[in-house]
Amino acid sequence: MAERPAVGIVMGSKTDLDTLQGAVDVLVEFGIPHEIRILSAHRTPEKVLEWSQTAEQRGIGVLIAAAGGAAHLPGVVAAKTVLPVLGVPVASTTLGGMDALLSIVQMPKGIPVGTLAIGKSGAANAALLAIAIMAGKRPELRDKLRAWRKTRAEEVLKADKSVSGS
Ligand code: RP5
Repeated sequence: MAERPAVGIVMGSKTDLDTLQGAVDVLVEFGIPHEIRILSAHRTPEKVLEWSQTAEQRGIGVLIAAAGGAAHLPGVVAAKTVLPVLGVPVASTTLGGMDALLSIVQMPKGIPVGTLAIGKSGAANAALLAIAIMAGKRPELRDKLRAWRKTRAEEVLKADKSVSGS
């Protein structure tokens, strides 16, 4: 039987997929089972509501919701679940993602969406943050996060050595 997903990723359009690859790559690297859906808050709203309100009973621990433009998807998802929702603004309009960033980050008091940076970096950080949240109950994930950061530090030290020679 396939492992139950621990993280749910939702995006408003298939055009968001490339941005969300940043999150998927991290989850794969950490061996976190996840599900990926394309559901639109304005084009398939009933499906968004159903997916969001059933996420908890499906065993999911953290949700990552990404959208561009008016970017109401993360807020709508958060309205239907008490699971942590991490929002990723997608640069899909002429405003370059600033529209999505301001929309997602400005959730009114009471229904929070943890907002990450615009684009692929934000998506990768959403996955890392999701892992950090789940690590509260899974200490082995904390060890993996420490090892992951150590590798990033080693990469910088190596790059520094390659240019400085020291
Ligand atoms: C949002 O509108 C999506 O999240 C996407 O970023 C943006 C544009 O969607 P498409 O017109 O490319 O389907 O709903």
